[in-house]
Amino acid sequence: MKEYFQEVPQIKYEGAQSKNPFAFKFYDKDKIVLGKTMQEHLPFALAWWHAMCAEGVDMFGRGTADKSFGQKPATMEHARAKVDAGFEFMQKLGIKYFCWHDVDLVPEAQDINQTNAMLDEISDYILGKMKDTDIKCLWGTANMFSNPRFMNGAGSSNSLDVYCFACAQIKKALDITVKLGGKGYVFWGGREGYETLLNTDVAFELENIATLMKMAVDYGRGIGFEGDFYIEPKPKEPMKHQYDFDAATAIGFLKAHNLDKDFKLNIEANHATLAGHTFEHELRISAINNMLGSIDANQGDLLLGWDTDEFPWDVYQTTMCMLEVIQAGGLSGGFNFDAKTRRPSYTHKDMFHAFILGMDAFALGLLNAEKIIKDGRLQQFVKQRYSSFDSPLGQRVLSHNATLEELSLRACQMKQPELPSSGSQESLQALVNQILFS
Ligand code: XUL
Ligand code: CO
Repeated sequence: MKEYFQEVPQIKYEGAQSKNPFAFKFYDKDKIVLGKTMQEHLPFALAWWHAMCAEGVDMFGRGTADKSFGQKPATMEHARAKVDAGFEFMQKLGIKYFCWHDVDLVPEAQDINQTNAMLDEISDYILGKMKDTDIKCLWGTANMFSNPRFMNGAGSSNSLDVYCFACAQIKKALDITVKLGGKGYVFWGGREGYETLLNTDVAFELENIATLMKMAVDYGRGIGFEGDFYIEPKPKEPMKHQYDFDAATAIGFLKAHNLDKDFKLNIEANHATLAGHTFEHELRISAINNMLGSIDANQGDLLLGWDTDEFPWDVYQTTMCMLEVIQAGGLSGGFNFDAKTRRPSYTHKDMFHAFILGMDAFALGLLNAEKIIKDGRLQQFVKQRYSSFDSPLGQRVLSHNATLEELSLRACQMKQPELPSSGSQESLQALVNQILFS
């Protein structure tokens, strides 16, 4: 078997003092943290589209990275070489999961029947690789945003013919997800949105999207898919208004259409910040609705303001993320690196450095979250902050047994309330720094 990344050895944990750029400094897969190994806490996944396909094309220039893996692009030889290279890459890093769109795996043919036949062939090939390794499929999805037919969306398209193509792609992607034993199936509504109300019937489009999702659930359950369906919220880009703007919007949509039993959310850090939220906000909103399913692990750049899909580097952000994930009891999905190297980082070695960066950043986040939880002062502060509700009257509010009249009477008797206790944000930020850096 050809070795694609000859210049890179197996990546091992060497500890914080190591000077080896091809070693983990913090991700120690067997280390026990809060009763589980790091590897159990952090089921990392490779995103096929970035790692195996994307060459660094942007609006102003062609690709800088070579992802041909010695084959002519858009051929089945190339598709198979990507599988070989991808599995070698994951094995060298100890990555146990991968995620894909249909068109990441094979080139799209003019005739969908040919594309489907190629998908059958490549999934057989992938299955063979999976049997020889302990690598699994985290989730699959259909790309319903790149092909020009999806210019007006997929479920939200004005064209019934295009809607049928969306159904066909979802059906096939679900077949392949089940064949590969995927844990989840993702809907990212890439072009499910609109530019102007002058040409758009919003109610019509939302109803059609829900119908498409219901048909997907019915079909998926019918062929034995027991995993979670996910919505991956994103507020904009490519569309100006996207229907799955953020976690709260997606949850409201799922509940309104009785889809909330089959769906959870796949929260992407960069999508959260595009929506004007923090990553942890989106995780918390999902978790308190029992819908935190999976994570697309990346980070954005607040100075740029688009979906830069950078590898996670900000350890405060991974710390806050891991606090949320641990408090939610973990993920049913995983941490998919929906992230790409910067355009000038174009070598195959850079791909390894990027994953080492991301995996170490999440390992640090996990270790920090453990420290914060074990310290306990932060949770204690939050509990104390609401302690006025411990009183008998507060308990009546919490158990929904109070009335507006009695609470109003109490206010009138007091004449003026005392000011609430201080939020102490600066003190808590200093506390977090003390816990992390002492
Ligand atoms: C786009 C994005 C997608 C989804 C899968 O912003 O995040 O790659 O993760 O379609
Ligand atoms: Co994503």
